[in-house]
Amino acid sequence: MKKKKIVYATMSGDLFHRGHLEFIKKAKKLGDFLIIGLHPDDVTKRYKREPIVPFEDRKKIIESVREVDMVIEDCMDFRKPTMFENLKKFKVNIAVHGDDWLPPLYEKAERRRLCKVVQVKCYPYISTTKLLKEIRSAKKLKYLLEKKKKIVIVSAGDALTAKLIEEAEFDGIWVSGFEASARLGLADNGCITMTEMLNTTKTIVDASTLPVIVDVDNGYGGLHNFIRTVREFEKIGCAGVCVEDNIFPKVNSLWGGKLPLLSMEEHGVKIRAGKDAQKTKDFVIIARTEALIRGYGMQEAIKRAKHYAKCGADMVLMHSRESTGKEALKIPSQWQLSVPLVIVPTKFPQLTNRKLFDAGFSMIVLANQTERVKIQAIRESLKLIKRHDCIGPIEKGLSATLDDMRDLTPIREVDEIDRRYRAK
Ligand code: SPV
Ligand code: MG
Repeated sequence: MKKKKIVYATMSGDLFHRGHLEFIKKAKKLGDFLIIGLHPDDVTKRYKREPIVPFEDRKKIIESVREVDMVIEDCMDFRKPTMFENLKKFKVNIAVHGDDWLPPLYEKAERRRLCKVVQVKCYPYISTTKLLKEIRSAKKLKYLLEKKKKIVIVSAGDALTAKLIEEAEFDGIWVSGFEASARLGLADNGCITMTEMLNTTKTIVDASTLPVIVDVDNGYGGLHNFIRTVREFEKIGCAGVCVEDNIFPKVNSLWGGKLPLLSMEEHGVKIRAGKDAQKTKDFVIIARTEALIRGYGMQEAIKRAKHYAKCGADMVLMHSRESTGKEALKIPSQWQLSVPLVIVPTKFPQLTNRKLFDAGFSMIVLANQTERVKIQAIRESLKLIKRHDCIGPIEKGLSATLDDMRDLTPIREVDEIDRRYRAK
């Protein structure tokens, strides 16, 4: 009877993907019996990084691949069972590795004639490292801008809303000062503190993989307050902040207000200092001018925006509340710089996103609709409950079921933890 040719391949198999699969298929073709030497978590951590998927799960996934005959633990030469022990124990004929590089252990195995070493062509389109880079970059606005060019971000004030925005496939999240203030029972006049905004934002950043942009009003005071603001929001994983040239205390942009603006120079200093204060190159500072809102005119708005761009702003928002939208649409034609433009169409909702993008805006902020639809839904439901003296009529029409709400929480993770630690 012909002796079986044993093939051996090591891997961590983290975030199992097509590249792993193609490698396994090629490895199997080299012999009759394929053994995968899978690196346990501590070993993977020592030579690469902490795996995302734990050993037992990675093992189960790889065992389910048709071409794989056996999955065993392989601890390289860090501890037992070592790769060499496995090669000897299973009388391996061929150790196979990708052609991107050859680990010294494989070279040593060949030199010692433990087995033959064969390298197979790597599947070039994906790797765990590439995958992780993509996942980590997803939270970055700059990455998204480069990739998509035109993006729409939507306001969220809590984790649930953030998840719904992600589910609806919008590009990012706006944490609105107006909404956050209203939720605390405050007017949007600078009474909300940086810490309150930070606490709101933390839950949103944790709940979603989308980039989160925070409306930090005027940076909660002067230059030093803004520097602290940049550091704190960057630390919790926000993609960026939007800072406006309002003096402190501010007023909301959508109603009246004769408040003078901070001088262009002083706001420029804030932008420059904020950019110097950020730790990562990907954090974005959006400079916002209220010049159109305060009736300073288009020329002044453009002049200010250009100055902020010169001071390092990554994006510029010239806020407008003129209800025909004509003023807003004029902005891109007056803008000669490559710094991307942001717009908030609250007061001209008749303009489609397409129209705004075609005019030259790069990012659209839907700043308060999610909170307002909640207000309306709650108000109408409460009226119905009152009228019918029971919750029956609203339950009938509710597509948001109890299961739906529960599924928006990390209940699967909770169950998995209970299974893992409490099952025995
Ligand atoms: C916010 O959402 O808090 C904004 C946009 O800053 S606006 O309310 O239009 O000023
Ligand atoms: Mg605001």
